[in-house]
Amino acid sequence: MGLKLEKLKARKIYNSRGEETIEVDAWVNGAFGRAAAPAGKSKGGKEVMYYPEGGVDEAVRLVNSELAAKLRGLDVSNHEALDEALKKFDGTENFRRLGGNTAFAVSLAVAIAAANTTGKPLYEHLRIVDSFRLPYPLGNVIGGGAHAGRGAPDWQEMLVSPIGARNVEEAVKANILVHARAGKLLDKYLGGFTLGRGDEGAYAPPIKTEDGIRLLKQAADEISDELGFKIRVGVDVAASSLWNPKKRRYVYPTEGIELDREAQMSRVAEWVDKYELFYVEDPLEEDDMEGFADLCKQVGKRALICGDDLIVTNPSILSRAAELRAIRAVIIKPNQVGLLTTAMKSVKIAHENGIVPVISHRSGEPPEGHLAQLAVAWGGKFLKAGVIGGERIAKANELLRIGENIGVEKMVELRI
Ligand code: 2PG
Ligand code: MG
Repeated sequence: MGLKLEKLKARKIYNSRGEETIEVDAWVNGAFGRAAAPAGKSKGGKEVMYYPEGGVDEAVRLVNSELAAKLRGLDVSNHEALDEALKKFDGTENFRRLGGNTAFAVSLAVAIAAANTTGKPLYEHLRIVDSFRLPYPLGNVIGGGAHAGRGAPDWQEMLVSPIGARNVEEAVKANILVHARAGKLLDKYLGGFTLGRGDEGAYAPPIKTEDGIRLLKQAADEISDELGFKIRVGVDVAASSLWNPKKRRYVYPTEGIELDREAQMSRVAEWVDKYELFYVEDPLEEDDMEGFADLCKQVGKRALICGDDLIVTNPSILSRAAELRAIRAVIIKPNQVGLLTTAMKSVKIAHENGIVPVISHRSGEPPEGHLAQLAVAWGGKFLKAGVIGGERIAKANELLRIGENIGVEKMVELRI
């Protein structure tokens, strides 16, 4: 019979950072779906435009007065048809007419409504995997960079993942316990700490990056011993935020140092060994794919070198990185490309090339859990969604609900 898109309605709401964002309601065969778009702060230069000129207000107007009428009656049984129609409506190569966030919110809201017509969960509706598995939660506990104020660590995120957990309940709990322990250790180390946090619920203490990594490793090791399974530490350097193209150096404002490319690479390699980092995202600026490949050669056996700003979820950039063996993992953020099916294409390329897909939140998030559904639908090995804060915990809670459906012990297989 087909699935008919009956109605779309957009409005302006606010994300976790208090920024304006778009939310879309969709009706398909009488069933309802709702989704809002996230937003990044440390954005990759090649991400699509989030909104048209005129911002969220103009995007809302476009949906309600033009797009809704254009798409009314469209058969959305195949999600590709909807995304093609969105692309055509936009007509530009970077979504500057409609906005990538507008397209993302429409794409996701319609997928949710379509899934709801049968009562199936979203992860079944958008599935690209044969059997469902649960990703390991990857969450930041201490951070700085673009997500915090002055004096916080220069590297953006110090993360943990309970890669030895036997089920999703243990896994979610472990990250929360490490977060609490890290707060205690920071308080002790600093002789008093407000427990102030940055945009993603990670502590934003006045310390150097290396001290943050050391303290987080201690917290992770302690909780790991108490729980009896491995919890490992990783980082998101978000190196493009440190890179000064004129000086051709990585500038560390908190440490007051500047590193050239070689020094930056040695620092990453040294800390991978010293702190047993299992995951390093964006260790170098986004135009240095060769540097990523060099680092992969050096430490890629021990650590997942991951591309975020480097790849921006773009299928062609990802294919090139796969050819060059520049990365071992890739961040998937659907709003970097605007459409679910484009993100899905990147996930497939990752799977085909043995690259680990990490389905990821943004620093500005709506307080909803859909991202966990996408991670399970696409076979994501990690769900990078923070640890603490309503909009972060919403994703962890959704993962627990999916675990209840498919079996809490059905974790993905990891080889690191
Ligand atoms: C990142 C993200 C999410 P932002 O760099 O990985 O943690 O940050 O959404 O600001 O790009
Ligand atoms: Mg990143």
